[in-house]
Amino acid sequence: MEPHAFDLVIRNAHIATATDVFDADIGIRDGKIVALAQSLASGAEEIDAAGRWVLPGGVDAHCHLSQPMNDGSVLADDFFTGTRSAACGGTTTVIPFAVQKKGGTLEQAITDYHAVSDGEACIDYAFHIIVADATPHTVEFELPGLIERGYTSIKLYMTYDDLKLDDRQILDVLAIARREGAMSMIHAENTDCIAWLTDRLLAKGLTAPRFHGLSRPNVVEREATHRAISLGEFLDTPILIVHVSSEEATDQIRQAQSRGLSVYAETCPQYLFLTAADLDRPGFHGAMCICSPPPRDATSQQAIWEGLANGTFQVFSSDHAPFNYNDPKGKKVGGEHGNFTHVPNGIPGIETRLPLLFSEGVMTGRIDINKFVAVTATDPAKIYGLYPRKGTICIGADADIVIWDASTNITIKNENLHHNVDYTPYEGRPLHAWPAVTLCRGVPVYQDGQFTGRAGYGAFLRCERPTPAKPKPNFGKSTPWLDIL
Ligand code: DUC
Ligand code: ZN
Ligand code: ZN
Repeated sequence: MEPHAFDLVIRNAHIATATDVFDADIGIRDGKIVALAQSLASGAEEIDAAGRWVLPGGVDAHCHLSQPMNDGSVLADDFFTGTRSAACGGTTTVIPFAVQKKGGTLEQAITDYHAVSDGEACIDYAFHIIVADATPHTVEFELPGLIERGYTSIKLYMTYDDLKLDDRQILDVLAIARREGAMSMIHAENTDCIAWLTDRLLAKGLTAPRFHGLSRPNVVEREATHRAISLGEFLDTPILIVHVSSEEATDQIRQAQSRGLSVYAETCPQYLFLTAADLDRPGFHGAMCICSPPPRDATSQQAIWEGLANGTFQVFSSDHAPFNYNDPKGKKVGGEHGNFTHVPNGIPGIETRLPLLFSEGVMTGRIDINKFVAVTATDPAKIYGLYPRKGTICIGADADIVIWDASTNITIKNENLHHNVDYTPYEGRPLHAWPAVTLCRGVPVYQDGQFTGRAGYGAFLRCERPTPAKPKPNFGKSTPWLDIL
């Protein structure tokens, strides 16, 4: 018998990339896309995708899995349960964070994170680095070596006592990122404003979850976003503002981009689908929606939608930071009705990220299908140095592919999700799209409503440098201080 030309052929695919829409069969061999044509020869396996969108697998460039916490809480998802959940929602690559301990080295953070992820992931993964202790050894000695070894993105915090850097320390890191061509991701909230306001709220006995939102108003995010942009401009180096929540921060980013600065931005489902009112759910249930920055109002939601449509945001991530609700190591680590400062920050969303945006973004016409692919897969892959292996459908790319069922009517129910969390903040929300099949390197990891992957299938990915090692010409702007760095 003739051997098959391909391991797998997806027939009659209606394909969208970040730029194009076309119909083709997709030929897959050894986990890679090796042919795109109108009528391919046979595959050992075949899937008929007639009538369905076929898109690149999602790249979730911001999620927290098996990350050690400093407040006694424990993340509910590890690399197995978190990537299982991701796969069932159409994501084929995740980038969580290897976090440096204060007093510890980056090398130790990376070693520890490999130890908890080796043999566990169901889909492919890379690491960002969190620099929490910007000593000269960390910044000048460790960072360049790690960037060279494929850890090319660095997250910096402007708030959280156990993680934050001051402006001078941020500059130290940005200068190395600039020289080595790494990407700096910045959590932008003004820490002193938050602390000042929080003290006053607590002194007045205002401790319920909704006061978490009040303690971090839009101006706090706007100021820090402006400052982060200024620090990046000062050193003429790219930055990416993570989890942007408000109209004001979005405006800052758009203005910076229109001045030609290399400022990138990420937003997340919670800023499209939750508002401050969700922090005021009955009893202590508002704690389920505590994350930072907090969900805002309808005006900011609209601004975030517009920012996705008009290109202000390049990245749409989950910021999956899962804590169980009914758990003394989860949202209730500070007690049954602990004050809001004791509620761990973060909400689950690794599985619902893509279906929510497909259903409420693409199917309502708020964004087009190319934009959906760009912000959920292609642009994060480019920005973090994984493109074109990840993030698109082209010959030579990994066969990370999602066949979408966009004619379904379902309701989000936590009991149907595959994370290890006892709630979803989106319980009861109707959806009209969900993956029918998720392929990671040509292998189904989700099919016919079932998780079909396995722990250990996911491969660790070393990232390329996302930006040119040499800074771009700065269009005649006068920055003489850069010449003496
Ligand atoms: N905020 C963060 O900065 N990270 C995890 C979750 C959150 O709410
Ligand atoms: Zn953050
Ligand atoms: Zn985060």
